[in-house]
Amino acid sequence: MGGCAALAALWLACSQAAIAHVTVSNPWVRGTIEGQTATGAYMTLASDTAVRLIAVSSPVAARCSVHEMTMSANVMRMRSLDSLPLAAGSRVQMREGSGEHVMLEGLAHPLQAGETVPLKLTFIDSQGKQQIVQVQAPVHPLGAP
Ligand SMILES: [Cu+2]
Repeated sequence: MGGCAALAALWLACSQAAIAHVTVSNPWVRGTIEGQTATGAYMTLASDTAVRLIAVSSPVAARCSVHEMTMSANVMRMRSLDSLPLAAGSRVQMREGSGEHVMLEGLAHPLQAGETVPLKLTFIDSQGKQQIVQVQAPVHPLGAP
């Protein structure tokens, strides 16, 4: 209860001060099959001031983190980032198969096409002010682009 009130107050403070304008567009999540416990979420992030994405959460996953894909010796690897920086006026496109994505781990149930996954993203600016952006990400079926 206390946590929710604190978050609501924080959101209010942020929206009134309008410090940073961060937008999250075209979010989507890759669908999963029975027994699969992790998947990726993809979206476009843009900000008019320098911010960092420091946390992601979702009710469908025990843990969400920002991952970066890198190729080393022809092997695709993923590593988790402590935060994802967005320069002022920049745009970061999270795409399947390269760059960054949000990893959803410890899925409560298989994600099926037609479902919508709520994602909560927390950004912090250079003054330490936080901004929370909530989006509804549709689930795209496995195998579809
Ligand atoms: Cu990953």
